[in-house]
Amino acid sequence: MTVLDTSVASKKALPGIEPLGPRIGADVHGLDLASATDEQLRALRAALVEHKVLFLADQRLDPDIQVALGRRLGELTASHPVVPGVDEAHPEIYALDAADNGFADVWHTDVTFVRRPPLGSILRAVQVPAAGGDTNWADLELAYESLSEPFKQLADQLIAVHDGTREFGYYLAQQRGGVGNEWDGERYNALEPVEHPVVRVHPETGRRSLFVNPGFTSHIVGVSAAESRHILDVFYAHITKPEHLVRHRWREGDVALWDNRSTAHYANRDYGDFRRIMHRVTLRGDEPWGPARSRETVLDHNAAGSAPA
Ligand SMILES: O=C(O)CCC(=O)C(=O)O
Ligand SMILES: [Fe+2]
Repeated sequence: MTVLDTSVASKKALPGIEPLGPRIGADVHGLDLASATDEQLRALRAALVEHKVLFLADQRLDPDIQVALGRRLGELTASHPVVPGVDEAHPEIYALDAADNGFADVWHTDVTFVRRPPLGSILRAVQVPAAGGDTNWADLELAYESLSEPFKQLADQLIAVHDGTREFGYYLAQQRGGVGNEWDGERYNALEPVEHPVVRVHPETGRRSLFVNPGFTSHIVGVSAAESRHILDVFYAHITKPEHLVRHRWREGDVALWDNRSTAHYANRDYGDFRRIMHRVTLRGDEPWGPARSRETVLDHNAAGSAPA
């Protein structure tokens, strides 16, 4: 699916990787994203899977360069299933603008309410406050691995429904008159709930992650409403333990890249009336599969280009 073959990625191409913790987050030094070589981007792509979120300071991205960078790292989706791009020339850029109610102060993994959520996102700080507006990422692999054995076994068996209507239903109906975007080959004039396994197996590493988030997961299938609520509360409290997080304090020109298959994130809304602006592009992903579902079945399904429900 990706344009770059990361199997030949060499760590030597990217010497300046400084982990920010034992499992999640790394600063990448000495790489200019606007002029990176293929070899450097291959190494960056491999580091993304390993560290899950990467931070690069002092970058010179503008909307055109951000889109071009995204295309070199994978296949870009449109901005969002129902939110238009930042302008007509950049339908791929999703803008989070505080002046336009663009906040992300709910833990979420991007766009999990579709059949094939994005593989990853590339976010650029366009305008940020001197203090405040930090973003936090949670390591969903570490969250799974640090569950007790009985809870791992429970999670392994569960399927969850993901539903974008709470966050975007009103917007789609009121602002867009019920006409959404063409996104990953489908038109989104309605947000139909989809099911994903609660434990996702990473397609590149085979590692398991706890793939639920309060932004879009509505409930667990096949249990009572009370059981679903309590199970999800246990998982959310566990996912957001400080040991599972990395927090970034933004400066303009910073870029963050995250693996959307193994992380969730939350942007602090603590900067009053300051107009904070962030620009994101997302890389096309594949259909999540869990421990109970064979990889081949899902890959066949993806290859057949099945429509989101
Ligand atoms: O504003 C931020 O820092 C993060 C926004 C967000 O959730 C995203 O770009 O996906
Ligand atoms: Fe997000």
